Amino acid sequence: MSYLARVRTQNPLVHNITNLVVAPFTANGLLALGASPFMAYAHEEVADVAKMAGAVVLNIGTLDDKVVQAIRLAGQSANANHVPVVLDPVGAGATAYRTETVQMLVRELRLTVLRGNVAEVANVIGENWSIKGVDAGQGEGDRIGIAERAAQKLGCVVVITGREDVITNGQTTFLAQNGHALLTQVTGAGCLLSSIIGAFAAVAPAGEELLGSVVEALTFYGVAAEIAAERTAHLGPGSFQIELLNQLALVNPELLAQRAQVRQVGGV
Ligand code: ATP
Ligand code: TZP
Ligand code: MG
Ligand code: MG
Repeated sequence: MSYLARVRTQNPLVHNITNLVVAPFTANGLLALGASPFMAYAHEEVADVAKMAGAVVLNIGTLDDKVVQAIRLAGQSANANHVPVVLDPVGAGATAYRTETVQMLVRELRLTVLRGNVAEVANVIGENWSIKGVDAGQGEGDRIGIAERAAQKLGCVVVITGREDVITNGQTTFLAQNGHALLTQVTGAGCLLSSIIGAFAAVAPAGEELLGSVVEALTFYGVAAEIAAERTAHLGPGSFQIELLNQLALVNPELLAQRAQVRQVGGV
């Protein structure tokens, strides 16, 4: 059974500690997909929520010390209870506070998946890359190399998104080509993707290679965006954003298999 079908059958609970820009869009996107979103931030409850979740998604988009402490508590509980942890290091490299925070988090927590743009991922592992706010700066650089080094250093799956997405566990690397440029016109398109990766990781059976579920999450999201763009590109980003939610509910495993554009590139 595809991971998409498993998500829709199992309806995994996804605990999100995310930013205040994207929370409703993220919850709606997870619901459309067939997962069960839960946004919970209080220090008193995050460990309990993380323990009961199928996956925990941690996002530093609008961080402050209280949020960072919630992220640490949720991450520690997820690690102790073998719940997959996805980190979205929004804006890493933009300020010293963001860079130092994500570097502390990757020292303290065992990640399952790290997902960001090229600048964010480079800065997580201490490789300088200029970034303007939360958007990747200019240049593509050695995106595959950065992703593979990050995966080896952190011992997790790393996803670098952009026009093409790089997905690697440090040994095996895929390039996923589905998607549409309109995604860059919708704030939270990357954050929602990180939460969708959490939903797919939640249904990857224990012990099974995670990489396949993450690749499928990327192609699923890209195909949904392509179909949404086919229907709304003449209207604009507002209509595209709504149609993306529709397509997250409508794209089925057969359509996904027909349209997926993914290829393996050299491992190390
Ligand atoms: P950034 O802040 O740099 O935009 P992000 O966190 O919003 O980063 P993106 O890199 O934009 O995340 O990735 C979100 C989704 O958009 C991914 O599915 C990615 O494949 C897709 N995407 C991004 N840019 C393009 C593009 N130019 N063409 C097609 N798809 C894209
Ligand atoms: N500012 C702080 S977090 C955020 C903005 C605009 C949302 C970023 O979302 P994404 O998914 O990286 O576009
Ligand atoms: Mg974007
Ligand atoms: Mg982002």
